[in-house]
Amino acid sequence: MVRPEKDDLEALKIAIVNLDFDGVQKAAETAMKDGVPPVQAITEGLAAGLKVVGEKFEKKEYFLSELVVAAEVMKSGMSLIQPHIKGKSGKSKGKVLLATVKGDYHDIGKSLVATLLSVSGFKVLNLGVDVPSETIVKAVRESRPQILGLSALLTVTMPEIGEVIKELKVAGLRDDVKVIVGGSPVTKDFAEKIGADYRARDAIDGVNKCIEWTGSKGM
Ligand code: B1M
Repeated sequence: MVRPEKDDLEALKIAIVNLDFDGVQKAAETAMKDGVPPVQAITEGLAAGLKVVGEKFEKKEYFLSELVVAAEVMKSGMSLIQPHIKGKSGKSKGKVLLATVKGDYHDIGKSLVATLLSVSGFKVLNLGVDVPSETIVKAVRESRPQILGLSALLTVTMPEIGEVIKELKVAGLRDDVKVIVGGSPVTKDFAEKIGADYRARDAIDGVNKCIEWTGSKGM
């Protein structure tokens, strides 16, 4: 017998692949009613659908316009699911500054990281997408976060992460902040080579590392 949870995840995935705004709303509402854990609904439902969209784009079955619409359908689904992610109250665990590096407009994964950090008790400053290294270094100097999280989804923008780290060193700020990096093309080897402190496999791994660094309990 197929578990409803599996059906719910499949419905979310299919709605993204079919670029179906109504479908994703219905699937998100049903999944939440059925008690699917919201993070699982996002990562194993919606994001799994985006992965298929990416594969179709590579095979030239989908084009840029479909990528754009798929991202909007994803955001519409996320907006219904994210309020169900339960937060933890209490003292702030610290400050995390997030940015997608220069030249890169991908922000869905980083937004998920931002949400999970917020509900885990961190103060999150999100600089957005396509952020030049000078802006990031300036923000580190002015906001003094304990952790800097950098995201890159393109092979061509990955080296920008290294640029940010170099400029943090030049500014004398590198030792004041832990640097965590993420995004599908960013490997552990690459992160080590450019001198990052950690490469997150996914959003939950990233948040758990931030929690470990600040000495609080995991997700
Ligand atoms: Co783009 N795109 N895209 N795209 N896009 C990819 C990344 C691609 C893999 C698609 C493909 O060819 N299969 C490919 C990159 C190839 C490469 O370089 N390796 C690609 C390309 C080529 C492009 C363009 C160049 C296309 C073009 O113009 N011809 C263009 C570039 C624009 C630019 O940035 N300069 C482009 C544009 C776009 C849109 C704008 C249309 C849209 C993004 C909209 C948006 O984000 N607001 C888009 C989308 C949607 C995708 C795919 C389909 C989905 C990305 C996504 O959001 N995934 C993507 C295919 C794929 O990834 N398989 C693709 C869901 C998200 C939850 O996952 O972002 O990986 P992800 O985040 C994960 C982890 O990586 C991690 O946690 C998240 C959750 O687990 N993580 C972190 C990410 N950041 C983290 C930071 C952390 C910790 C963890 O700490 C700080």
